[in-house]
Amino acid sequence: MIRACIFDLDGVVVNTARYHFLAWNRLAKELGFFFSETDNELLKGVSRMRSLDILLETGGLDLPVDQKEILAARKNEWYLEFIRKMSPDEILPGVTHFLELLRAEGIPAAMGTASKNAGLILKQIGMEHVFDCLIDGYQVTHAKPDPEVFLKAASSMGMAPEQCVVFEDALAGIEAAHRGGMKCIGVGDPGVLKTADKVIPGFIEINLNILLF
Ligand code: B16
Ligand code: MG
Repeated sequence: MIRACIFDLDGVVVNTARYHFLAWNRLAKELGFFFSETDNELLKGVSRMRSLDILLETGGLDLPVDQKEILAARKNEWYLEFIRKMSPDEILPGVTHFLELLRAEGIPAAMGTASKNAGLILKQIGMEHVFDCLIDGYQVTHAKPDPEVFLKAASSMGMAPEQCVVFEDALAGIEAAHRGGMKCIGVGDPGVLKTADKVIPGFIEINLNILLF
């Protein structure tokens, strides 16, 4: 039986993928190649440095580590320009209501994200006190599809993996949940998120029955 929920951030609670894309696209332009929205799909759920490697592969570039660190920091500065303007309006529809349903039933909710900007994003959208725990890119050494982020979230809530369900928009995150022994509800297109145990288009009109497997 499901007793706790773990939420991914980007693509589940907010759509920061757009801001990641604009910043990566700008970096690619500076480096002299084009990075499309379709290329950006490969970066969803993937860590910042792995995202940069994928971007550089797209442009056929191979750079030393110190230069990559500079580029990743520059991209993050551009990304933060968008994040600093975020407000609670950007919480995806139905998310707040669903979290209230969980709270009313005493079902804990954690956040498990690859992002190192999650604390700031949650503050900007007024959700810094909503989740029972936050496991972000600073607390994991192995990125999704490794299950570390979700296993840490489950353990901080005092739950066994099989008592948790993960809400994820990325294939790497679905794999991470499954490798951690958790059920996973995909948030997005069922044609893409084929490996999820269930798929919802978003949280509008979703109630606690979604937790029944
Ligand atoms: P940052 P999630 C992920 O968030 C994004 O989907 C991914 O595109 C991004 O590269 C990653 O966070 C790292 O983000 O640069 O802010 O540390 O989907 O795991 O919530
Ligand atoms: Mg995501």
